[in-house]
Amino acid sequence: MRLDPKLLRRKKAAVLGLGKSGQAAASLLRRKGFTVFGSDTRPRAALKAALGRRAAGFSWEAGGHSDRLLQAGFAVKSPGLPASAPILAKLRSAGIPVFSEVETALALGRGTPVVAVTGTNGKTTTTALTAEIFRRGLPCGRQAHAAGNIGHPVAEAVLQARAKDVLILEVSSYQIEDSQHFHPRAAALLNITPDHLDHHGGMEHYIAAKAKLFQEQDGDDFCVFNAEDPLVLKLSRACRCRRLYFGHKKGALCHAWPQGGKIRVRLPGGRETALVPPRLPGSHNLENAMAAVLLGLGWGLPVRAVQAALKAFPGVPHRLEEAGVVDGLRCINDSKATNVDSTMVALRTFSRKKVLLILGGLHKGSPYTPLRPLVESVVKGILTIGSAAGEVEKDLQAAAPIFPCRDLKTAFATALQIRAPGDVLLLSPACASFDQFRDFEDRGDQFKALVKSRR
Ligand code: UMA
Repeated sequence: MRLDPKLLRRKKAAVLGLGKSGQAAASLLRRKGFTVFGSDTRPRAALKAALGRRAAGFSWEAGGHSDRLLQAGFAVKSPGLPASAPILAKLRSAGIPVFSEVETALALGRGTPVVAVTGTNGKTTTTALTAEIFRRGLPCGRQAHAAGNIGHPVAEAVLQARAKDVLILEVSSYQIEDSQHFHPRAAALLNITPDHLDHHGGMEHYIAAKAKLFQEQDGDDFCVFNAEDPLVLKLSRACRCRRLYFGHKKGALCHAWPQGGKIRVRLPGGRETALVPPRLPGSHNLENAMAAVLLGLGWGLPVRAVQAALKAFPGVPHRLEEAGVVDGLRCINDSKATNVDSTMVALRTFSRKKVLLILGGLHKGSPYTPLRPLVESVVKGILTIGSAAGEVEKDLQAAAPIFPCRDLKTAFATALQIRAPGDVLLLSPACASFDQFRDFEDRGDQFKALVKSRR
């Protein structure tokens, strides 16, 4: 069920956190006639600079969340605010409902149907590819809008999306956890491995957040699952709507599987089809493509449009992105790898011990030891950066020579000094970026700028 807009009838809204989603939510609420009071922990000057022209559009406070928020009729929470934030408990005990930015935006939108993609890794690529498939496959005059965790707040997307369009949303565990009324017509759960354990307070809560993806789905909806991820498979059994599965082995369960260099698809009651996958490295990208294909064909889009989208899809920035070659050193920007599992996925695309790996950033609570076997087989040097450097060095001691570098610039200069012919410099940090960068995009852009400055 979509959040009933009547729940938002009390016209005074509090917005917690004024980053991308908070600012977009505040603007949307203002446009819809609400009185908005925003609140953020950032110091006043920094927040004012970040708000820019929006600063004049609504009242706000900086440096913390005060009791002024308790005057609101309801509150909208930014995804990054931890569930343990004291203000949330205060609001709830005062009987003030707290909604996510995603569900608030959808409630205030035009009822555009939603396709949602989540998982620990691969969300952005799958969302972007799914959007490409829908753009090509929807009948003329209907549009697909990619939004959500991909970097474009849902509160902005609903202003453009019409009822006949489709919203293709990348949703993070944070965004789903905060939503009580999230009801996608189609969804995909790609994989679940430990991530954001500090935010969610453990694996159990993280899994529970992911399961909320399909909690509101029913008969007319469908959900796509990875048949070979044990946690996903187990969760899928609780799903009440139509289930579609993908996997590398055909098996009785799978509706999409790779065979002979193609993705083969067979939907219940349908004919078997073969599609050429996009030209992206790694078996994980094949999984992302299978999920996107099932979302498109499960929706009823034409096979020809799906194939055209797969062929044209270039991949997404900051995900195993070729950044250029400097003095024979091939540089790859995988800044989107903000957890250990994502870095493992990147390392699996290499087969020779030629990788100089930049690791580190803000520690997220999981150990780096699972990287050890892959590091031992393909990494010839680890360049550590950021506040997690100590943890990384401890967990990967002797797996490969370690070069403590502190920051990206030093890591890049060090790589150029120690490189040998045929080496690859891979920025795949397995950590969040917020200790030294605005976000992972800023980290990737700075890496690309370093590469460009030497080409
Ligand atoms: N803040 C508070 N109080 C707190 C904590 C934070 O006021 O207790 C403030 C911060 O000072 C800051 C703001 O909240 O001003 C940040 O809010 P946020 O962390 O929710 O981030 P946004 O800028 O709103 O961006 C969010 C997503 N970020 C997170 O979920 C952490 C973006 O995903 C998303 O693109 C954007 O909304 C638009 O939907 C980024 C991300 O890193 C890519 N996501 C994580 C991931 O993919 O691993 C989940």
